[in-house]
Amino acid sequence: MRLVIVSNRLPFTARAENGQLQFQTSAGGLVSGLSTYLDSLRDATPLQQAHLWVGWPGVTIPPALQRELGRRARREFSAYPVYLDEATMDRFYHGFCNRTLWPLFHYFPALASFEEDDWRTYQHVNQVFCDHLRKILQPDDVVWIHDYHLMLLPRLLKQQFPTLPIGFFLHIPFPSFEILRQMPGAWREALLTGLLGADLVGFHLPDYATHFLSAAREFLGWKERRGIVQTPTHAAHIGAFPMGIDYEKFSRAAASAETAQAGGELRRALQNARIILSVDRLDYAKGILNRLRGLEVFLEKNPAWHGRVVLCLVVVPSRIGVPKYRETKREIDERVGEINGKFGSMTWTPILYQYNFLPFHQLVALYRLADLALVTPLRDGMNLVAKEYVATRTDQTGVLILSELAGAAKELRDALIINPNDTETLAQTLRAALEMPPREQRRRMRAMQKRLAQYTVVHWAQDFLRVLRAG
Ligand code: GDG
Repeated sequence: MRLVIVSNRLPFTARAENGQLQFQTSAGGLVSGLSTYLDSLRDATPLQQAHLWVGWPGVTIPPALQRELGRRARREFSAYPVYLDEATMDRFYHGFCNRTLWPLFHYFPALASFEEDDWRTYQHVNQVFCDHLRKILQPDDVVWIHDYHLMLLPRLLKQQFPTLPIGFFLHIPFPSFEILRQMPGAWREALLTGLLGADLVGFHLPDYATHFLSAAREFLGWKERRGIVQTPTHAAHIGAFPMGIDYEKFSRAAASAETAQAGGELRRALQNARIILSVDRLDYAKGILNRLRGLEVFLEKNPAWHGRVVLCLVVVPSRIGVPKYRETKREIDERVGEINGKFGSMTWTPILYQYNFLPFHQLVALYRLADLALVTPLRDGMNLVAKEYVATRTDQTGVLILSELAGAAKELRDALIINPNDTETLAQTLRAALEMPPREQRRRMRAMQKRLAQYTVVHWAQDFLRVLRAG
């Protein structure tokens, strides 16, 4: 059985430079998680290893290079590129995906726009993916579709291939049906029936699965029995599969020479200050501004900590084509400047800020150096950064402060769980974390590490595919 993975982005981004193709690994939790799973099949039989990854190669490729890209994608990455022109991709990705679905599904309905043209483009792109898949799917394939960009695809495919096992996994939250009610009725019905075209629909948390089932009941009148929705054509199974990380990779990298070198340079630059770490893609849902407010109140109330603590703030550029993301970036820049101006001196800067992607070993070096990680999303499907931080703490020191609105909070109960809108508590928790005795740090870290080492991203993928194949 060949596994066919379908996602908006391929595991690489292709670039045309002086008529030559260049490949760069794509970043993000989805790609690194699935790549780890595919790597784990190295020791399996060639038949079990067979796979193909279908998606968009990251940029618009000139027609003259498309044939070569197709050949190299197939040979070097087992990938099949779906080409889309820039205007379509803009309306699809910056439009319906990130101006409609993302804000609604993360409980920011006031930021959601409902443009008919965006919706039409979303339908069109899902159809384009279906048309490509029609050409390449074989009778023994298992199809696994990922994320909110392709929610119509399961049904489109089911209509063409009624017997093919089709799985879908949503990486973001599924909201309460009252949130979906904001969306035009025909759109939400199409999205729900689209998803229910799959034989298995997976979410990070049981809560998201429950929301999905109540939406199916409310808007389609389709009822569930023991996690199964009987659609007019087939039984759709609904389940929770919390995504893990490649625990080994992060704990091994924590002890590597490259990390030690990157860490040594950082440590010298930061001198003896205690380090608070914040790493996210640029996104209003990640609660970066709330985090900065919490730090500001902490510094106001704890002058004894001035000069002794530094926030390393890494913001990774993302979706800058969407106006709200540009606005969030401007606000972060301003707040960082204000806080540094208000509390800093000639010898101490409270926030060290980088708006850039970090190479892997620098990221791990920061995880290793950080006395605490501050992860405060206003809503997050899971949040892998929180899990990665825990995995790199091989000496079991360090404290994780985690928002109750991140999916990861359901698993990482030994983190210091906060509400990102409760600034006072956030400031108090920062102080409590900086003063936490090493014994308590170790007790909490041990418990969290145990969970993460047991349920890795490979288990997550295996579980999902086992349930899908069992039908
Ligand atoms: C979506 C959902 C869900 C980040 N900065 C750098 C860097 N990263 C890597 C991290 C991590 C990944 O990107 C981010 O994953 P998250 O889960 O934290 O967040 P999203 O990108 O929003 O992911 C989320 C996830 O899908 C999986 O289902 O958990 O809720 O929103 O792996 O390490 N990597 C490097 N440098 C950086 O600067 N090398």
